[in-house]
Amino acid sequence: MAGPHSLTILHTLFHPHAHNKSDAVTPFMLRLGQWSDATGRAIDEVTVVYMPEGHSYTGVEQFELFCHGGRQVVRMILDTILRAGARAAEPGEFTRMAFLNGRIDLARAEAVADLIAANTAHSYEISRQQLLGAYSHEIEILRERLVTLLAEIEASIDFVEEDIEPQTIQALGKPASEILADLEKLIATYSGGRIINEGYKIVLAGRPNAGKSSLFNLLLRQERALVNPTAGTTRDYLSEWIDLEGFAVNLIDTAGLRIEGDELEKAGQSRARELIDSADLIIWMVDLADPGWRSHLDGDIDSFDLSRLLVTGNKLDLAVGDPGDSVTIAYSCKTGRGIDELTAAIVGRINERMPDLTSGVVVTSARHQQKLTKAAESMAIVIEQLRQVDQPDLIAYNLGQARDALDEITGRIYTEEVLGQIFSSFCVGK
Ligand SMILES: Nc1nc2c(ncn2[C@@H]2O[C@H](COP(=O)(O)OP(=O)(O)OP(=O)(O)O)[C@@H](O)[C@H]2O)c(=O)[nH]1
Ligand SMILES: [Mg+2]
Repeated sequence: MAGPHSLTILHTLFHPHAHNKSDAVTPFMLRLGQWSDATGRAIDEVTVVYMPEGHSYTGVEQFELFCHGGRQVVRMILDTILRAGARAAEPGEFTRMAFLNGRIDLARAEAVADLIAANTAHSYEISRQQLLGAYSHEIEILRERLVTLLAEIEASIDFVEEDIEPQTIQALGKPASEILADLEKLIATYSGGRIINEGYKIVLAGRPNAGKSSLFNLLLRQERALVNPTAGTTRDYLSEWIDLEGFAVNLIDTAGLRIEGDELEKAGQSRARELIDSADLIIWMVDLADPGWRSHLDGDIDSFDLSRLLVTGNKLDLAVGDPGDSVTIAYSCKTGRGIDELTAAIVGRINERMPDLTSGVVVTSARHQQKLTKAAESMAIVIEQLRQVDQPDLIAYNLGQARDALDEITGRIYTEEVLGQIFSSFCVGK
């Protein structure tokens, strides 16, 4: 519970098991006692801890209460608090208060949600660093450099009567370019940051019966998909998450792609095509037991984006001769041979997209990516205008735009709408 009447409510409903009631609410001291309703009837034995204004998560007066976990107990205790005049918190409202009271900036508030949602080693580590402030610090440093530049431009506007040398303005091109370069570096981290935050999507594709569902089950370590010698077993697609060396990977098993097939199979295939378009990596699977695989491989994969394609061969145990260079990795879902190499190749592909993860300065949010791009666009205009010298007031305007974009990341500038979007994704009680 947070807010100016927390202590009053605590005094009314909590009765510590101590002779000296005056220290019932010693800040940060966990106290055992009884929680009662307004008539004094005890509901549960609980512990509470009180945090005074200026020393709590939210920044305002706050207490936390730990009761027994049954639904009815919780409901009754909540009810006593609501009757005492409190109202239920909205999702993310505690963190929103922490932001509005200046305890944390907006980027760090967003990191709280990411930390809670993190379910792999990398997503945890990045959100941890963001929560500790490494990322916000980087944005603030960029902002300071922008503001310094802006001050120099504004000075040149003030003294324009006194004939400022064009060289003085042109000299500002260098720090401006450096800021743009650093913005672009940060923007580039999003290709990896998005994967860390949203996961890496792998679509298993290939002709019917190649063994896609077999590989799906193998990577999942679970018999999830039906596997059958009949071609056309998988109709709809199946989607599951796995943790691959700390990365969240969304693995999708699709219907085999071929020309023949009934209506239902065709519908599954058009879905598979859509999924392929949105994949980070397409694992094309060749059936090495099919004597004709070499002859149709080129035709099968010619519509795919090569940068997102990994051509692999399954059923190595049945392969006649060496598959050679046509497939990057050959393996057998039956014997397990080559599977480690396959996962290593996948992790290699993911790592290609990753920036340096140790610094914690990685853009993981689409919102931040948009703001940084906006800042970079303004800086590109600034650099062009610095070259032409003649309009210092326009240069100042665009520098201001770039600064404002950064301020929207840290929340120096915000709208109710943006806060609503950010905090509504939190759970209640955070
Ligand atoms: N010998 C051998 N058989 C395999 C291997 N991998 C899969 N199979 C068999 O190949 C058949 C087809 O496997 P599935 O995993 O259903 O193939 P699929 O690509 O999902 O097939 P569709 O869903 O019909 O497109 C099954 O009988 C599997 O047991 C392998 O590495 N070696
Ligand atoms: Mg299948």
